[in-house]
Parts: sequence; C-alpha cells; structure tokens
Amino acid sequence: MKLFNSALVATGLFLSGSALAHVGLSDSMPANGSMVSQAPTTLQLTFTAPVRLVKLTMQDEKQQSIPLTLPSSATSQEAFSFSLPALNAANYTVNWMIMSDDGHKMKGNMSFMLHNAGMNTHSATPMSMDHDTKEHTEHQ
Ligand SMILES: [Cu+2]
Repeated sequence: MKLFNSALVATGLFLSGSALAHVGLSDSMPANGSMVSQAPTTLQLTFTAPVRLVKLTMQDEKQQSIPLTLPSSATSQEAFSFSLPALNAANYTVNWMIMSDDGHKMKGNMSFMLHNAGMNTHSATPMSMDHDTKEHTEHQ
C-alpha cells in the first residue's frame, strides 16, 4: 500500500512537471501564420505561463536580422511587447528561448508574412509561404 501511494505521488509529480514544461505561445501580434498588409510597429508575444525571455531573434527569409530589445527586467511575465523598426514586405520568423518558472528552457518560433501594402496579392500569384502553424514544435 505504501509503495502504491508513493507511485501515485511520483506520477502526480511527473504529470504536473510535464504540464509546466508545456509552456508555449498562447497569442501573438501579428498572429502566428498570419498575413498582414500593414507593417506592424510592435511585436507582442503572450505565453501560457509567466516566463523569462532568454533569447529572442527575428529574421526575414533572407536571414536578415531585425533588431529587438529584450526587456531589462529578469522577472517572469506572460506578455512581452517589442518595438519594431520599419519592416519591408517579407516573411518573418521570430525565434525565442524561454525559461519557465520551473527552470525548463524551451525554444519555439512563430512566423508571419507582411505583404506589400495596398497590393491585392491574393488575386495574383499564389504565395509560396507555408501557412501551416507549427504547433507543438516548440515542445522539444
Ligand atoms: Cu500570403
């Protein structure tokens, strides 16, 4: 009976541990996989739990980096906001490394497409960007 109980406790610990490990992106602006025709001036990332942002990079499809300033505070928070420089029409990918409060480090990314403002591209040539959101690839 004692063994059985401790097995339950161990399972419970394991489950809550893995639930915490699954901190991911819950929302973003622009949204993951979205196409926007107005250049966003801020990037907002919201996670499913408070995290510390360890690393954040943003690149276009030519691997050109867009500079982002990490928050100076090391406090865990759920939502982050970054000012963006003037963006050109391109496909952008945002990569992050986060540390949840249980000490798990996780990597993930999201992407969005900025169309040329005022261009009705959807009636023209099909876009080559893969619009599938890659959910759960951040849980590695
Ligand atoms: Cu598109």
